[in-house]
Amino acid sequence: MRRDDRGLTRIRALRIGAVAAAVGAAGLASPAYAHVTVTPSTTTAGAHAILAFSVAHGCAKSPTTAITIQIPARITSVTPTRTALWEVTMKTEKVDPPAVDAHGNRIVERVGSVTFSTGTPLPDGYREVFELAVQLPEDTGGKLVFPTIQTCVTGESAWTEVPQDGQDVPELESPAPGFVLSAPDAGTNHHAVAGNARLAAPVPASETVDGITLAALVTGLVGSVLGGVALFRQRRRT
Ligand SMILES: [Cu+2]
Repeated sequence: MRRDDRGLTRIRALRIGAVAAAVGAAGLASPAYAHVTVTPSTTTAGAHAILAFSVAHGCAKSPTTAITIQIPARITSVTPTRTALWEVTMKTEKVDPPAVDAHGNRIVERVGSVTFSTGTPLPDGYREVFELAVQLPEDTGGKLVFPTIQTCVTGESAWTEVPQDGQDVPELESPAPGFVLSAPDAGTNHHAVAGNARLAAPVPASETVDGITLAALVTGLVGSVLGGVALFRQRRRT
């Protein structure tokens, strides 16, 4: 970022420090949430994930008009969530040589970047969240980085710094959003991590709450379907 943002750096550092202290006191991890950050629904390699990119301030107080998220080459499947206030455009690029996905499909083209732009700029002091549904790469332990350009009414911020080995993200002035892929749970594959296949798979202890919720949901659905049938029958009889 910060061609135009340097004056705020110290104030922001103090503010982040205060927030980090408060969050730390609450016993939670403290993301540098004042920046443009990404929160993945899962970091499991090969999983289908929803990536939530959040923008928490303008460029030196100037309202945000667009953000462009660069998609790492190892991600070949991207579906952005549509939003009411932002227009979504995707830039595709050739995959050469073609890749083969987990289902054996040949991939010759992929989304290289996604841009959300708006005619009603996001004022400084408000936050916005942009979602992308992706399939994460299969390799575990790898770092996924999404260099992002935030464009404002005046100026822009480039969230493109990538930590080098031995460097921590908080040391960076304007880090690119990113996260590290984790290993799948034993006995599951990417189909079992999200979606219907999970219902048939044994529920690992770590997912018990989800499992119960899903089971309740399914029971509820079956119940309402049966209820509906009963109602329908009754109506036909009367
Ligand atoms: Cu920030």
